Amino acid sequence: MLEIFSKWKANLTSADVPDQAEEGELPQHIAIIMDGNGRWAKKKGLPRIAGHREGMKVVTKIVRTASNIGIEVLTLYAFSTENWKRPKKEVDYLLGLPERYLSAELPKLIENNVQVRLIGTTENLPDHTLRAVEKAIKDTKHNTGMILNFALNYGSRFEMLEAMKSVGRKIESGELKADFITEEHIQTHLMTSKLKDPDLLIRTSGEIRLSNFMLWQLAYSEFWFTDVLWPDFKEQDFMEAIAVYQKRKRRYGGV
Ligand code: V07
Repeated sequence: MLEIFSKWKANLTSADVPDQAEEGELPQHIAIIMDGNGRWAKKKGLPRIAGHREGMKVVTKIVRTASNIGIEVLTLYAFSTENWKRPKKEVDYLLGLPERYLSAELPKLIENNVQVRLIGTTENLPDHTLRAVEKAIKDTKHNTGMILNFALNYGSRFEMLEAMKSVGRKIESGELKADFITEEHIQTHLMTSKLKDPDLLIRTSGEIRLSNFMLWQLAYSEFWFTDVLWPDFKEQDFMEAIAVYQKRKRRYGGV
């Protein structure tokens, strides 16, 4: 971990500093699909919610690591629009996790200058969940450190559909002509409009798919998959993903 960090620092002062997260630089925005919590629990003969509880502890660790090494944006896929199909008991437990996490971690997030943000639709979320998250957003609004972006009740097709509706309304009102729609018009109507696209996507638990996560934003990102289940995911795994990203960038940089 130290090595990667020092390489990153060394890079910042080197003569040929690339514009963005290029050769050997840290990825500025990392997105993670935190998969395998249920499977972890099953393997141990525990209820699925035990896996989610353990998964939350890993969130705590990885958020601290990411912030410490200077990651600018960390987006975590916490709850998808498809997750509503799970048993009610599991859904209720999952939607209690933002409060649990924030009641333990919000003071530390503030201390570490982290900004909490949300992507996803607040519709259908229980009041208690929403209140906890909105308080965290409000209390960290003026922080200038890492952006910790939770994807909660998020689905990428829904996000794109809403963006298309907004652009459609501009056409209806005569403000925009269809032929003049650009990628920027779409992008500015996405929930991530103010964020740079992820440089690196991490997915745990051996599944090699996107599951309706940031389909537009991941168009040019590096992907790193691991068989490690999210509750077993360690700081070393996170640093390995970053090291692989840096190696790939160096390789492309040399061509
Ligand atoms: C959830 C723990 C991590 C593994 C994946 C599923 C279970 C942290 C949050 C959270 C969300 C918003 C927020 C603060 C914390 C969370 C859900 C599930 C629904 F503002 N972990 N975590 N939310 N899991």
